[in-house]
Amino acid sequence: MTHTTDFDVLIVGAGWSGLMALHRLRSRGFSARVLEAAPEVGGTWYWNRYPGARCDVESIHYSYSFDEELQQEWNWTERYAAQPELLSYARHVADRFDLRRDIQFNTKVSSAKFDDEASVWTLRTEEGESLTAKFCILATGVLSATKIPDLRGLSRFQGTLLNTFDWPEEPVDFTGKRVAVLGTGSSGIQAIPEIAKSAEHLYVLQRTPSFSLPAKNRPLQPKELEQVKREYARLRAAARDSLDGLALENTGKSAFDVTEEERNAIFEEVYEEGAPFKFQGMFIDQMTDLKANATAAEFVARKIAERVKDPETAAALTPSGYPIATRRLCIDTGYYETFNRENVTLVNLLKEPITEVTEKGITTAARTYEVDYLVLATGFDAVTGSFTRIDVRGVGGQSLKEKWDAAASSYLGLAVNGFPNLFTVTGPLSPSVLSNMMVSIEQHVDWITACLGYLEEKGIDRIEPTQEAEQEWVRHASEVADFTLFPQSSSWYSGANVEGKPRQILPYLGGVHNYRRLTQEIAADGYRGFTIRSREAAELA
Ligand code: NA7
Repeated sequence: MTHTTDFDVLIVGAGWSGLMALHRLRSRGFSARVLEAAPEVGGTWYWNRYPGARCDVESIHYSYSFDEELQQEWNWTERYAAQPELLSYARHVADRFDLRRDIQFNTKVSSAKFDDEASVWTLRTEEGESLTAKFCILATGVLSATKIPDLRGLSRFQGTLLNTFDWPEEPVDFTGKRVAVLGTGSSGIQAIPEIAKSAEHLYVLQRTPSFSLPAKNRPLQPKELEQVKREYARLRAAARDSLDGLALENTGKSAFDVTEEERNAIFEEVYEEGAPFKFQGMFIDQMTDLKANATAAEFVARKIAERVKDPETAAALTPSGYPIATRRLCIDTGYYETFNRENVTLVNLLKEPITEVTEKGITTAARTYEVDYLVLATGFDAVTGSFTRIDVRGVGGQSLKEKWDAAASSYLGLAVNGFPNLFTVTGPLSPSVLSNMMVSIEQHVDWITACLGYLEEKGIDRIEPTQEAEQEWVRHASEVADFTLFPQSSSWYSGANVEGKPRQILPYLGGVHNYRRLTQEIAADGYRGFTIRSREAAELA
């Protein structure tokens, strides 16, 4: 028999994915509710309010394309939007499409359980509520499960402990304060120059140096915005049909098809443009051939040496031992120059590892740094963490976390065998974090919405990827990753930043364009690789 549920679809998360999913599903007549832990929309851009927080994809591309009026009416003020502007945009979208009435804020989902017999998902919240739906969409984000380092004595610290990923609503005044920032990934690199401006002294605690390029951020002029808006249709289509959802130009050549002089001139031009993703793909073999990659790494190393006055500090800030861009290539506004300031000290944790945190500060193998503030910019249990922190149980009570203990598996990063009627937006082994997230999110949400529409039309009550299709996708994703240099480095792309997490390249590297075509074909082929069950069969069972 068919069971009634509170909603057709429950969506977890009111970031870009959840907002669009709600809008799309409602427009197609589904009843849907979004459950959101925060008191506001915006997801990652609600939480990451630290000074300097900014997107590393240009705002005109890091925005929704699904509604023509929306993209025509919204005016981005900067080339790379800062967190407050991104949050305003999320709020605008929520209000414009009247989404708030179906979003339940301050609601943290603790478990999602599938009732095999009734084909119903039950979601329980930390607040003690229980809600049911036929379908569940986890729109929980790829960089939202935070990672607090396991430092001895951290709880003893008597100063103020801050996290970049859960920054206070009120601005923090560092004037006259001694501050330590732990972590030099994108978040640290953005926050450090801002904190250095007012702190009495700033200690930057660095374990692994990152490569960073100047953002060359600037205000957007009304004329250029007008032109972008006129050309949006073409620009968006090109982005969807590109490798990384950005449609960036490249030389179409190997790094060795040109002379060293020509190569450096090309790198110089893109470096000056402030375009990190363009930089990492200028030559077609940059991310697949170590020697080609080294030419880019050496170029950036020379730039670091130019930007930092003290040669010893410059050397400590220069990465070695991993190919450039196999860990996130950062963009910065004055990051390296910050180390030329009198009030900033680089603490090289590779030479003097942290031994403990005390009441007064951080002790390393060399000395104690007494501070008033300790800022953690220590990253995320990326891509899978936001899914596995919820106790998701599928057929037979199988746990998603346990299923992924040995390795994350999914079919297309959209669905998981053993978890019928569950969808993951930008899940593991989808292009996600190695693409323009907006393009990938829109593609996923549209695919899921079309799929639910199809099921409704055909009277199907259950969909689940087959084990074979999932295994084949995992194998294919890994084969594609092995063709690149990404497996040669340890970072959150491969789960290496979280102790005990299986090592595997989590984003799918086969390209946004190829992925889109394949997922379209699969849908057109009656959802190839999925098992579907009609309502009639369910009634008879
Ligand atoms: P990242 O890029 O994972 O950076 C985290 C940083 O914190 C990195 O430098 C880590 O060094 C450092 N870290 C983490 N734990 C420790 C401990 N225990 N000791 C010393 N240092 C530590 O996170 P972000 O938030 O900066 O950026 C994430 C993404 O968000 C970014 O790439 C953009 O796409 C947006 P390690 O590398 O582990 O040596």
